[in-house]
This record gives sequence, C-alpha cells and structure tokens, in this order.
Amino acid sequence: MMNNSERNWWHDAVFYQIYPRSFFDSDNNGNGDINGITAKLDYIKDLGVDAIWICPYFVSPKADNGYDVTDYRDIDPDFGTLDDWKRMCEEIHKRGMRLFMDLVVNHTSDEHPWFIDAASDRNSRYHDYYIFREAKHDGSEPSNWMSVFGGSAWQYNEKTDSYYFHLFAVKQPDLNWENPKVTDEVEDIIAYWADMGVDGFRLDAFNNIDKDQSFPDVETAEGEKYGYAGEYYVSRPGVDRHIHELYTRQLGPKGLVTVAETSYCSPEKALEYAAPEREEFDMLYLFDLLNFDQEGYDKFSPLPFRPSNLKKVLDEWISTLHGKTYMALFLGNHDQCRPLSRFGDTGRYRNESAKTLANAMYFTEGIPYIYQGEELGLLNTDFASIDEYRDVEVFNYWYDQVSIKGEDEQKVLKLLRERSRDTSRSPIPWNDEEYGGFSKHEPWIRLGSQYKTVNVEAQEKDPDSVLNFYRELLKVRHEYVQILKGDLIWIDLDSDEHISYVRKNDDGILISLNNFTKEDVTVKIPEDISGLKVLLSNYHRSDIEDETIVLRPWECLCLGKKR
Ligand code: TEU
Repeated sequence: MMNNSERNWWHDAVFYQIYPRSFFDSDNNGNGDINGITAKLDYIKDLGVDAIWICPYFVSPKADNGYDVTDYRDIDPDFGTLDDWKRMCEEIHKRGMRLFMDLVVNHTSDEHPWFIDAASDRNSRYHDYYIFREAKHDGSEPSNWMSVFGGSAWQYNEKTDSYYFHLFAVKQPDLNWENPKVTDEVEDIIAYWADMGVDGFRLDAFNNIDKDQSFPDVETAEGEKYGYAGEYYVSRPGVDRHIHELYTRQLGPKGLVTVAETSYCSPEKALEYAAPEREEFDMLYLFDLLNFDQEGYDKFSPLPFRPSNLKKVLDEWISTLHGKTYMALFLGNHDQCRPLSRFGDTGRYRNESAKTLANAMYFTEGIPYIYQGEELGLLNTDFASIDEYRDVEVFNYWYDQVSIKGEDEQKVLKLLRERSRDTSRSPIPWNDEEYGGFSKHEPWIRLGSQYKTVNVEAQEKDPDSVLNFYRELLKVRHEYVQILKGDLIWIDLDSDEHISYVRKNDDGILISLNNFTKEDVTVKIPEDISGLKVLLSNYHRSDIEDETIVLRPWECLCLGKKR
C-alpha cells in the first residue's frame, strides 16, 4: 500500500482532459481514437501536465458520447482495442505522466447486457440492478421528477409493464446502488483497470448515485409537468457510504486517486467528501465555477459574467478547504462552452484575454484541469443550424423549446451557440489542412471555422501564442507550487474590473494581476515589490517600477520571488 505522501502526488499536479472522440483520428474514420492520443503524447507532455483524464472510450452506442456504457472492460471499436489502450497507458507512464479514466457508474447504457436482461423480465437476476417502479394509478410516471436532459426521468418499459428511472438520457438507466451487488460490480471494474495500470478515476455524476427511492413528487415551475428534484438525489448519505466502501476495498489499498464530479454540492459538503481522514474522494470539481453566470442550475439562462462573482465563488471554496484538501479548478470542460467565449474577449483582445483567464485561475488554490483546446484559446464552434449539433442535451432542449413551447428557432440557436456542450466538443485543429489535420475523413462533428489560423502548428511557431503562454505558465506553476499552498490575499475582491491576488508563505510570494476589461485598470500591490521578478506577462513587461501598476486592456502579470 502506498504511504500518504506517495499517494498525494496529485497535490502538485496539473491535469489535462481529453475528449477522445475529438482529439486526433489516427485511422481516418472521422472519430478520434486511442492511437491518436498515443501519437500526440509528446504534445501533451510538452505542455507541462502531470496527468491525463480521458473521457469514456468503453463500448457504447454513444447516445451520450460514451457516457452510456455497454461493456466496462473493453474499448469501443471506434476508439481502438485493448492492446491500443495498453500501449497508450505504457507510453503515458514512460513520459512520467499518470492516467485517469472516467468511471460512469451512476448509470449504464440501456444496451448493457445487465439492462437488456433486467428489462426483459421482472424475475431477471439483474432486475434489481436498476430502478423499476409501477405507474401511478392514472398510468402516469411514478413521480414528476425531471431528467437532467429535460423531460421525465422515467421511461415506460413494456415487457415489465413498469417504468425505469433515468436521471440523464432515456438510454442511460440509473443503477440501483441500494443493491450491494452493484457495489461489488463497480469494485470489480475498479480492480480490473487498476491491474491494467490506471492511476486514478474521474467519478462521473457520483454524488447522484443515492436517490430517495420513495420518489416523492416535487414542485414544478408554472406550466411545467416535471420538476427539479435535486434535494432527493444530490449528495445524499449513501454517496459517502458507497465511496468509503470502495476506498476501503480498492482505492486506498491500491493508491488509486479519485476526482469526483459532485454537481451542486456545497463547499461544506465538499470538505466532508474530500477530507483525507474520511477516506472518500481525493478531489472534487468546484462545480460552482459553472453556475455563477446563469440563473440557478439552468445553463441556458445565462447572466452577465461578473469577475467579482467568480472571485466570491473561489474565495468561499478556498477558505473552506484551505489547509485540509484541494479542489479541482477548471475554466471549462466537455460539458461547458469554451471559457474564452464565456468569460474572455473574442475580438481584438482574444489572445491577451485567453492568457489572462489562465493567469487569473491557475495561481489560486486547487488542482488545475485544462480541457483540450483551452491551451489554444479556442472559441465556441459557430454552428449555423440544429443539424450541425450532435449532443443529446441539445436535441432534448431544442425539442422542448421549439417543438413543444414554440420558441423562436433563431433565439434558441443563439443560446445553443453560446452555452451548449457541443460548442467545446469540436475536433482539435492540429494544422490548417482540411479538417484541421484532425482526420482525413469528415469528422463526426464540425470544426470551428477559425482552424485555418488557430491551430497547433501555427501556435507552435508563434512565441506569442496562447499555447506557448500555457507552457510558460505551467513551468511557473510547477516552480512556485509550494508557495501556492500558502495564504491567498485578494486585492480589491469586489472589483469587477480585475482579478488580482497575492499568494505567500515562508517559501516566498507570488502575485497574479489580471485586467478583465478593454480599458486601463490601476491596481495597487499591497506588498513590498523589491526583488519581485516578472514571471509571466502577456504584454512583455520585463519589470515593475512601483507598487501601483496600470494594467493595459486584458493585461495579465505574474510576479514572484522566493525567500
Ligand atoms: O455530467 C453530469 C452532470 O452534472 C451534468 O448535469 C452536466 O453538468 C451537464 O451535462 C451539463 O449540461 C456527467 C458528464 O460530465 C456528462 O458529459 C454526461 O452527459 C453526464 O454525466 C451523464 O453521464
């Protein structure tokens, strides 16, 4: 068994998230694949990351792009073979990096053999692996809960004359974690991949696994048939019990590290989940980073971005977890739109603002997760019609808004272009060839239209590119990582013009200054600047003369000195 200090390698790590279908297509069938990742490992290593999280690549009908699994122990043919995977894992380790896989066990695919059997016969040995319930007396669904992807969270199943529960898509029936055989099956899956060489797991939707299976009806918005039932399936007690059981059986003894997706859990609950002594999760994604610029939990009800709101979220979480554990920090992921389109400047200051977002986020406190393409300053893909989308969440939203509610198509398309998951799932542009060098076959989803100029090859050659800034930023982050465990003192926390702060402890000091406007902004550094070096600057500053600095439009600066 690893000792704690060995196990805590992730405290100093930077992660890179790969959406395999869109990373690189080595066999030119239009889909990214495992061998494509292997072919690009030097690019990832050169970025300066320590570990890679790859989204699901298991056998799947791809109703939710792989988050609907039919075989947890084999690779989907679109992505390659187990031998391809073993080679990739070996090559990742050869480069001194670690590999996390995505464990999707809140649900399976409805094409998983367990579910096919369970849904064919009430007496199936797998029937209790899932959640089936009788219709209400009037024949309607067992409860009025809404699915995360819209519509009812229940689907009628004719062969058993009952409904099954699906928190996400109809083709993603939830596993019944009240059945101990489900925990046993998940433990076996973890053991299988641990023996194959995996170093850790990203635990998909894991704080949803425990539902109040009395399924009480919930309040619904006016005119709505189904309602948000989060109080009955978010962060309930069974989550702690099940993850502690898996920690005790597999994760702890084998030194396997976890990062959990725990949507909408509070900082206080996060501290319980990730406190080392509880032996549950190691890291949690800071989910509140996703909903400070929207109304409640609705990503399609955007609100103006205010930097002060981002700082308040970070301040609440960091002050709760400081000194106890670390959360996973991110600007975007495969479920969100591109951060540059969401928080940055997409015009004149595109290059500068992409760098400023990174400089502002990744020197606060937490473990950075960089989603593929963020390091290139990619924008949302500018889809022109609903036909160019691929995501089940998009299609469900379109059906609900346009077909059912009669909303204006252009209004809905504008929202989809701003906030949908597909906007960040386009293939990575490697060069300016057709399909961006991602493939020689038309990709499963369109590239963003700027790939001719915004691509890896062009940015490799440009010393001022976002890519080269990220490389420099990660070098600085690794060099100053001990200071990033020190105190965090905000400069003008309430300002909506800049995000600036001081990090310091006995090892030294690091200061991050970030102008989030197109105007000059004056910031006063509350520290003695003597000996401070300019570590990063998107305006090529080489030194600072005074504690008072006038930051130019979207200017970022990182200053530091070691004791
Ligand atoms: O997402 C779970 C989750 O919290 C979703 O509500 C997510 O926030 C939503 O997709 C945002 O619109 C995980 C995966 O990250 C996502 O890709 C999957 O679709 C989902 O689980 C089901 O497996």
